[in-house]
Amino acid sequence: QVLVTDLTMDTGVQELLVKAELENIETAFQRAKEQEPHCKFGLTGVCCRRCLQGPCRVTFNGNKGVKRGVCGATADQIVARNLLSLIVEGTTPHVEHAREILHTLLETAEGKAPYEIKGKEKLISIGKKLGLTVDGVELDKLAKEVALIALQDFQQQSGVSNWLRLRAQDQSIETWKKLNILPSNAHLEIANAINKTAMGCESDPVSLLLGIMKMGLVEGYDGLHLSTDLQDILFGTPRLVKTQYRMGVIKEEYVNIAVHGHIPMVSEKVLEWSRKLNNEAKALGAKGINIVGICCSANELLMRQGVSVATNYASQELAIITGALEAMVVDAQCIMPGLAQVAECYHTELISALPNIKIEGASHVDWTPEDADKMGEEIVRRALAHYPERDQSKVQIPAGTVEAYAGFSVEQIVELLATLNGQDPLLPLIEAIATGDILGVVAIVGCTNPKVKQDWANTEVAKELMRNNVLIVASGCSAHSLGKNGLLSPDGLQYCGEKLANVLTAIGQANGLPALPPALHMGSCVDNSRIDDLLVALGDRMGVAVRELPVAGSSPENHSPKALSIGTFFIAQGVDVHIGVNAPITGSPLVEQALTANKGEFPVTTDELFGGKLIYEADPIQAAQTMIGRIIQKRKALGLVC
Ligand code: NFS
Ligand code: SF4
Repeated sequence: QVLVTDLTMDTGVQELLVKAELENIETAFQRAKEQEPHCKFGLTGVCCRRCLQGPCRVTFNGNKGVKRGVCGATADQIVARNLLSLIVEGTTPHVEHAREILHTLLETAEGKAPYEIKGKEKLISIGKKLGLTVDGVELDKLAKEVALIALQDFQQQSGVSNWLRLRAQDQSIETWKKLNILPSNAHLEIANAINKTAMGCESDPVSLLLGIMKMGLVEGYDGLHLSTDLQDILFGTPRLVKTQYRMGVIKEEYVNIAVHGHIPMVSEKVLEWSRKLNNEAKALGAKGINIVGICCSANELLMRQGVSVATNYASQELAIITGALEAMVVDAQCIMPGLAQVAECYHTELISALPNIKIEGASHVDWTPEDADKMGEEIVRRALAHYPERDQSKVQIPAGTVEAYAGFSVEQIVELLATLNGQDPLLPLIEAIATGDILGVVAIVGCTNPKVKQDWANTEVAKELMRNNVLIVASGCSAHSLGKNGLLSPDGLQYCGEKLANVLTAIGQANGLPALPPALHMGSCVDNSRIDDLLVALGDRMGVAVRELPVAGSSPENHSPKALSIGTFFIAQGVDVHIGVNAPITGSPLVEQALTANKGEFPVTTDELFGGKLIYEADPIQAAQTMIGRIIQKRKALGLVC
C-alpha cells in the first residue's frame, strides 16, 4: 500500500491524489510505481536500438553476459553514444525555443507580429555588446539587426556562435578552443551530433564525450542565453515581484486558465487577452479570469508579471483534478500526454498551441507570431464558454497558498546590491564570499520526478546548504519546490546559518524589504543563462575564471534530458553539477569515470579538462555535504577564509 504522503511533500497534491483515487483517475505517481522494477540495461545505458540487427543489450556490470553488440560495439561505445543522443534531445527543445523567439522578434521588428519591444535597455545593451550602432537608432531597426545576428547562429557554416562570443568568459573560450569544441551553428551541430551517433558512425568514446561537451555549449548559448536575451528584449527584464504558490491559487469563483509549458509568446498572449476579456467573465457570474502557471510557463509569467504558480512538473495532472480549470493551455516541453485522459473526466479543455507540437486528445489553436492575438482571444473565449459547464460537485481546491518573492534577474540583483555600494555593486557580495559570511553559491535547478518524493530532495538539499551559509539561486520546477515550501520568502531565513541570514537581512533592509529570501528565484530553465551571467560577472569582477569560483549546481529531482544538457553546459564552464536521479551511464566504466572523476584507470576526466564534474547522489544531505566539500576546496585554492 503506497501512502500519498510518500509520493509528495505538497499537501495540496496529496489531497488531490486521494480525490483522484476516489474518482478512479490514473496519474503519473501511480504509473511510476507500475514501471518498477526498471530494466537494468536501460538504467545503466547499455541497451542499443540504433539499427535493426538489434536491439542489442550488453553487460551492465562489466563481467557477466555478452560483451559486444552484433556490430561489435562495446558498453563504453554504446553508453557514450546513447548519452550524446540524450543530450541532443535535451538541447534541441531549447534551441527550438530560441529559434521561435528569434522569429517572433524579427517579425515584431518588421511590424508583422502583434508584440512590442518592452525591454529597451536590454536591447541597447545587447546591441552594444554585438558592436552595433545604438545611438539614435530606432528600436525596431536595432531589434531587427540583433535578430539577424542571432539568425546567423542557425545558418553560418563556420566560425564561432555569436551568442557564445557574446556571453562566455574569455578563459572558458580558451579552454574550449584548445579542445576544439567551439560550436558554430546550432542546427549544424545538432545534425553533426545525430550523425555521430548513427549506426556505423563514430565509435570512439572519448570523441563522443567531447561531442557531448560541445552539445552542452550549443545548449548554453544558442539555447539558454539566446532565449533569455531575446525574451527580455520582447517582454522586459524581470524585476522583483511577490506572488503566491500552491494549488490554492486556483480560485473557485473565477474562470481559471492554467498555462503550462515553456514558450512565453503563448502564455503572455493568453494573459493579455484574459485581461481584455475580464468583463465577459463577470457577465457570466464569475469574479473575473484567473491565470495560473505550471512548469516553466509559470516561471516566465511569474518573473515578469507576478502570476501565481499552481504546481510543478510531477503533479501537472492534479491541477485538472481540482475540477475548477476551464482550460489548460500547453505549448511545448514537459507536457504529459496523460493530461488528455484526465481532462476527459472534467469540463476542462486541454488546448495545444504550437503548430508542430500536437497532443492526442487535445484541441488545437495555432500560435504563429502574426496570429498571436487571434490565438489569445480564441483560447480565452473557449475558457469562458466552459465556465457554465463546470460541475460544482466535482470541485475541490486544496486550501492555502504560500507567499514567494521572484524576479531576480542579474540586473535586479545588481540593483539591490547597488543600495550598499553604488559605484561597485558586486563588491558587497564578493566581500561576503571572501569573509565566509557566504560560503558559496549553489544553483538548485531542474525538475520533479515521480521516482522521487515530490519537492523533498529539492528542499532538503537547499535547507542543508542554507544551514551552512550557502546562498541559493534557483530556477525551473526546483524553484517551485522551494516556493511551495516557503524558501522563496524571507520566512525561509529560519533555515539559514546566522552569517547568511545577516547578509540577506542587510541587503533586504537596504531595499525596504524585511530581508531577501534565502533562495533567489532567477526564472525558467532557459533562465539558467541568468545564473551563468551571474557567475561570469562574479568571476570577471574577482579576476578569476568561473571554474575557480566556490559554486556548484544541483538538480536533485532531475527527470528531463534538458536537465542533463544544462548540467553539461555548467560542467563545461568548470562548475560541479549534482544530480539526484542517475543518468544512464553506469554501464560504462569509461563514461562514468570521465564524468564523475571517481577513481579508475581512465585518465581523462571533465574535472581535469574543464574543472567541473558530475556528482551523482540520491541522498540530499550527502549531496549537499559533497558540494560543500568541493566549495571549501575551491575557497582554499583562492586563499579565502575557510
Ligand atoms: Ni526544466 Fe521547465 Fe520543469 Fe524540468 Fe520540465 S518544466 S525546462 S525540464 S520538469 S524543470
Ligand atoms: Fe546492435 Fe550495433 Fe545495431 Fe546497436 S548499432 S543495435 S549494438 S548492431
